[in-house]
Amino acid sequence: MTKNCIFAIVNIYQNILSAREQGKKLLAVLIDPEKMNVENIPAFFKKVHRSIATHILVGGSTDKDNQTENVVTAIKKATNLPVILFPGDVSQISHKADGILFLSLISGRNPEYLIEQQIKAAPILKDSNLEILSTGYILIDGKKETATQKVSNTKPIAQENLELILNTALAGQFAGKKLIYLEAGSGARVPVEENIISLVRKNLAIPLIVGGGIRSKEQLEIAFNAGADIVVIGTAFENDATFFEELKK
Ligand code: 1GP
Repeated sequence: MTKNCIFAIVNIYQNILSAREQGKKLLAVLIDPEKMNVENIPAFFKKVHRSIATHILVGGSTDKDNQTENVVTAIKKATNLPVILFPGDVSQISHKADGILFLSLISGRNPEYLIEQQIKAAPILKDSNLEILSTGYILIDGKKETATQKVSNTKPIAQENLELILNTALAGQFAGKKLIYLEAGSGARVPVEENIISLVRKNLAIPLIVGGGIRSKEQLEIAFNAGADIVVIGTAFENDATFFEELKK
């Protein structure tokens, strides 16, 4: 019997929807298995737990040493926060996580990341208990060539091209995505602009994730106030874990 057809427990998405209804903003900490040493995870999570972080994302454009499984296992031991895979490809699926952003790179025109990787993932997900969160992933120019751009061999949309960004997000919603992710790319020099976030938020019925290049409390608040339901931060925590202190509960 296939687990995900019958027994999928819907709760990560329901919690995101409830938070949105209550005006509660969510912060996801992104952990890249290529950059996180498993031994450092318990100490890292002591800091995470003192902060306003609500979700953990695990993934990267690549995972050359196949560390995803080990990293997810260690994270699950260290926290009760929901752990969601944010995979660069089908090799980065761990059954030990709670959910998965089932991404389709809808800003790009590379069939490999629009549907091919998803077809490869389907038989693995069919037999898992992972909550599948269908996500329209939109790469926006963060003024730096990012790993996502290189690996996916797609071009980001210029920040000035508001119409294309909005129409891409709407197309994702109409195609049945549960979430839209506006991504400036890990380590972006410029995060997704406030006016883009507010335009997309105003026109979209589904929750909005924003990430890439957010390095300060001020930038986080700008993204939240503009309408991001979930903000994802990775690099800033990797570079300086004292940033968690600035984001105390
Ligand atoms: C990248 O949106 C995430 O996929 C987070 O980006 O690493 O720049 O915080 P940063």
